[in-house]
Amino acid sequence: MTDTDVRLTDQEREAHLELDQLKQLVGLVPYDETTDVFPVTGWDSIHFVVGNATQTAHFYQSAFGMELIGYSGPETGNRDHKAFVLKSGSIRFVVKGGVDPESPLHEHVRRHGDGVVDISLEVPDVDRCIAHARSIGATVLQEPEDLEDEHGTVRVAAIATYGETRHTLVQRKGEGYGYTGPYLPGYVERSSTYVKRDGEPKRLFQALDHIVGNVELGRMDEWVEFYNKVMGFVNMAEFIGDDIATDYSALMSKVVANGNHRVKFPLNEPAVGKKKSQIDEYLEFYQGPGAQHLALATNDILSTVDHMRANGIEFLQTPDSYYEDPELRGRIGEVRVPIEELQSRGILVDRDEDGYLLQIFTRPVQDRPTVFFELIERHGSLGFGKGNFKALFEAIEREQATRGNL
Ligand code: TYF
Ligand code: FE
Repeated sequence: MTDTDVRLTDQEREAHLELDQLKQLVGLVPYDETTDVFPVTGWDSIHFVVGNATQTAHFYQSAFGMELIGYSGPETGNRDHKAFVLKSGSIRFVVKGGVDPESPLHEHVRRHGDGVVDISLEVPDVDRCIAHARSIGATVLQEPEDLEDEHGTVRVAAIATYGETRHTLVQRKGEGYGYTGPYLPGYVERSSTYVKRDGEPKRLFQALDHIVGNVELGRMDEWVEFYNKVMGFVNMAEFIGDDIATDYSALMSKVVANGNHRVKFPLNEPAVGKKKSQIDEYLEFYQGPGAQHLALATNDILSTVDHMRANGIEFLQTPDSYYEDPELRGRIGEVRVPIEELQSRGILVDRDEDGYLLQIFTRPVQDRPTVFFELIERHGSLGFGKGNFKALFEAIEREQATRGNL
């Protein structure tokens, strides 16, 4: 197998990303697509249901530097809800909020608060994926169907995953398929009226690295098996077993990825420990399993953090003792900036046999202590910051305590 097996997706090419850059950003690996039972090209879009999409769309523009590219709502014939499509590099978010008082979206918000309802993936063959998923016994939520408008035709279907989360599968290529509109049929082009502050770069992150799912106690392995069997995902080396869990983390975690590792899903379950797990806090406030954090890949995490902070985003605090620890200094070695640059911003650093990574975590971005974001800058490391788990979980638990949930 050669590196020619790794190609840019259309979304990545349209975002002017280079293959070498993308490989570094999200840790792509070559793999043999011909034996894949459920080939996945990459992320298509992430759908959030929120209490007020009009305002949340502003937040992703003003605080996250994303660009508004599409819209669906009453003015376009969609009387149920408003949906705003936001873009940064190859990432698309769709933010939805109910307009019709009877919209089912309100029930989702009442139960879960703001959250991720759909981790939509681009696939080369929807029917093949659905046939395979069905043969394994997966729940098909939407049968394959063509969506069409003046910009072209796409084929979509959806399967259920943990909680009330789904994977919509979108086929944009192949015989009879192709789409040149802003997002999908039903959405019109719409551009930002929000104007960036002077000096803010065109985008603050380029790609999506991973999305973590929180599932109930004892069910992590079932979901790992779901991704293995139904979606042909492979297990990645990094995991938190009960050895680490009982000491400090109060969670167990395993990671699955599609063949080329573009799509990576760590899956957490609470561990029974001394204190109430951060995963239990999530499950209680989300009223069940759901997406916990989305990791955004940037090639300049220092600048991204500075701009997001200036835009009002709050990150978890890292104590000075983390940076002063001789064990960390020895293990990390040389990174691209002096460690003081990381310390002043609270950026975490980890190194493994393949290289290093820099990462930082936001506070929850809605009223409930549920969904948050991670920024990640990879330099060869294909991991998730295992060396930081202790410091990170201590920081999360400090915040949990301030909410009275520990
Ligand atoms: O995605 C990961 O595995 C890392 C670490 O509740 C992590 O970002 C794992 C669990 C968690 C918070 C962060
Ligand atoms: Fe992460």
